[in-house]
Amino acid sequence: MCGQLWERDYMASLFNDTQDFIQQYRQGCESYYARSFEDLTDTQRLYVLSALIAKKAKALQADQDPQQKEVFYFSLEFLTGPLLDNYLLNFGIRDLVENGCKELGVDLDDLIKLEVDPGLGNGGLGRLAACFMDSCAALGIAGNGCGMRYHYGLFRQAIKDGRQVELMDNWLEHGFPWETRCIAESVIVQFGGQVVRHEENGRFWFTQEGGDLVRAVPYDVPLVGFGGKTVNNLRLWSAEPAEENFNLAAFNNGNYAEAMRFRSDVEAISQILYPNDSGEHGRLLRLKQEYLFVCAGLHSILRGFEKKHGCDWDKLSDFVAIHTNDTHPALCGPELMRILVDEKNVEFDCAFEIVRNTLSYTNHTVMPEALECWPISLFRSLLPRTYMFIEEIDRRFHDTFPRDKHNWHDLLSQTAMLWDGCVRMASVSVIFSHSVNGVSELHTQILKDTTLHGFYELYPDRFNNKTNGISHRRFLGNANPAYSALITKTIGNGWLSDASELAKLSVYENDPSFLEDFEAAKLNDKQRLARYIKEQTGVSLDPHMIFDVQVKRFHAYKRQLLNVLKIMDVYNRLLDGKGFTMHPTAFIFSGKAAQSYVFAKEVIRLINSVADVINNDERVNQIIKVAFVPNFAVSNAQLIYPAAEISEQISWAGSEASGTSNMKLMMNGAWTLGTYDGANIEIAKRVGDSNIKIFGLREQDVVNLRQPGAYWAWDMYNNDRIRLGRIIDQLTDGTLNRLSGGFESIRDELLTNNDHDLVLADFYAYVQAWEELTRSYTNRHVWNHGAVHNSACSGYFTSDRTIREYANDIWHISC
Ligand code: 26Q
Repeated sequence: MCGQLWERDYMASLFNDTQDFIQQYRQGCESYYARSFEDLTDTQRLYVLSALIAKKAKALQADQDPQQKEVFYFSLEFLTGPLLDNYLLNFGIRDLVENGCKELGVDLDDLIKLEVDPGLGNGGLGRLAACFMDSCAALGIAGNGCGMRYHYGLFRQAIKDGRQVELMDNWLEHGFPWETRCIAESVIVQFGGQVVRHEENGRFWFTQEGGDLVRAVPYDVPLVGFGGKTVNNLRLWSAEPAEENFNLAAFNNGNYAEAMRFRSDVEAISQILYPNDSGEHGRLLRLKQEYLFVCAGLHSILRGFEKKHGCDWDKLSDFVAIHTNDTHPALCGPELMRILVDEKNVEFDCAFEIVRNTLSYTNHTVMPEALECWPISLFRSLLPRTYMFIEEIDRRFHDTFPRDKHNWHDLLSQTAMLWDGCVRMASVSVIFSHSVNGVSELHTQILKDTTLHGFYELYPDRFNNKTNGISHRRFLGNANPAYSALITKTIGNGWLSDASELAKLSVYENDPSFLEDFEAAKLNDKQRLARYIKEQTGVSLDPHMIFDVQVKRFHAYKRQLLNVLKIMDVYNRLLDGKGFTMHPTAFIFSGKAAQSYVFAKEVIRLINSVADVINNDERVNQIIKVAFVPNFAVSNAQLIYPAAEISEQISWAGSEASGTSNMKLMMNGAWTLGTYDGANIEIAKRVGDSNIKIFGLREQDVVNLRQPGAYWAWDMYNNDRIRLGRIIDQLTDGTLNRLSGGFESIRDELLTNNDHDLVLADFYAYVQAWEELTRSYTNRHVWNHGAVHNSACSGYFTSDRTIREYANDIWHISC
């Protein structure tokens, strides 16, 4: 059952008052550094403060009810962002701590700015996992994260000559005050070796012999829920050599290099986070990561279960729900079976029932080519016993396949786990789960119709939709103090625990004094971002310009290219002097491209080259500016979302599973300029047609244009040499060469490759929609009304709502 918010006053139990806080803080400085507060650097002061809050949080963890059903959210990515500010808000002690710091002579905000932003995720999927953990704790659900403690997070991005340059992210450099190493709870994980069959008195069983033993060591991070009542746990695993397997012979013979090689091979497993989209499919090290955290996580769950409930494995799904974030933890199914059968003596069929009742799976991608597959030979040699469970379930799947269906062979080829020499992880995920969900209505429909269609025919009842959500406390509460204060002043602070209360703002949509205050808060946020951008890039933005924002990973389907072609068109038209006028606008981009994703990196270089030309052209640079904010991460995202006025969500229809920056921007009062894709459709449904700008091809149009011969990009070029054709020529005619050369590969993509992402096909509709939207900016009442209406309608997109749905429909926890 979900807990009650605010049941106890935890604020009082953390610190009696400001003086008590100061005293404990000073004491902390002495015990961590044997120095007084005054003698510490700000980084050290931040460390002590965080460690103090972490200790309080951990003490509260012990309070949980052992009979409560627990959820374990398995994800290879948790993009938590900095934690201190969020935890102070959740504990309700931000003001107290701020005052205490002031008395000690430091500004709390200055300390908060120094906090590390752990890059333990790529983007949407990893951030979603972190938002879900926040909501579980806020709702009183015992929801624990299970993930990987990468020694290096996602690369840090710098821009040199317009190009993305990747730097190592050594996030552990100064230590991480929130984590506790729990060596006593480590798990030995076995890779490789042989399966041996044993038989005695007619009973037979298998063991896996030999191979490499690796010690998985958990590091625990407390997850503080809003109200401070529930503190859950994020358990991140790190790989270390198991003593048993250290090459002692080599060590004793003085062959230290050989002895150490094993150590570094093992440590490599938790060394780096794999960037998506980079052709990393099929890398052995990735499979080792997937197995290590699955095997260790499951053992740790079963230990906990056994302690509380004994060996009553039939009851596992009454007390435990295991959720898999995409296919990366797909091994949970076969591995849990292996543990139950081999280690807990559960009968095969019972084990399969238990596993299916316990597991559930979320898909995050519609693109069939992005689905994870592993060559059987590699898979079997690394995980010989786990593989046998896939093989046996696959055999039974074939055996019981409904061959009376006319299309049975098609169905089988779409759904089998083992096919074409590969283990197909999406099939493993579906077959071992009782629930499969997509992350927006459109996405779930596409899963049913195409990506997982075969499974939908076989098991229609397993499919359900869970539209994504975001932590409104972090992305509005923490990120936007100016607007949050206005909201709280106007409708009270109930919205922090219940985001549906944001709807109360709609009463003020037409209130001139409220709209004026909203505009003042927005201006404040734009000034704050302009200062940051100036500091990071040297580009000065006038805060009275429209802030038009596209921030997300760089990927062809997200079409940052469409946005930059629009900017080139606007630039050309301003220079033509044929009477084109517009409200001054700053185009702001941010995001990383995977290291080996050449096309996406070229688009980044193009944006920076266009920025260089435009920002240095005195004829236009009072009217348009372009800024690329380097190193997009949770911390600078929190500066960008509040300042945005236009939210660019322009993926081709049917490509973006959901998107979540669309929600973060809407909540902060930006207008969406977007296609009918992912959750944009649901945003449109909620705000109404007059408060959003939708343009371009619909999903079915895209399907039609993709038919052979239906679309010919050269026609787009040849039919308009004045605007569109001219822009395409400018990619290679020297106009943009100043920074680091021309853009032949982008021109090739648009013409020779027939514009796979339909950038040219949507160009005119997009530019027209943008023009209409920016023209309405001059009517301040209409604009601010729409902006406030957007945040008033954004309550639905809180991850609290999403998690309530997961809890009720999938995890069977009433909430
Ligand atoms: C897979 C194999 C090997 C290496 C890396 C990967 C890998 C890693 C990360 C594959 C995919 C990802 C991340 C995917 C992702 O972020 N998807 C986004 O998920 C969001 C949350 O549901 C959605 O809002 C976005 O639409 C979706 O693109």
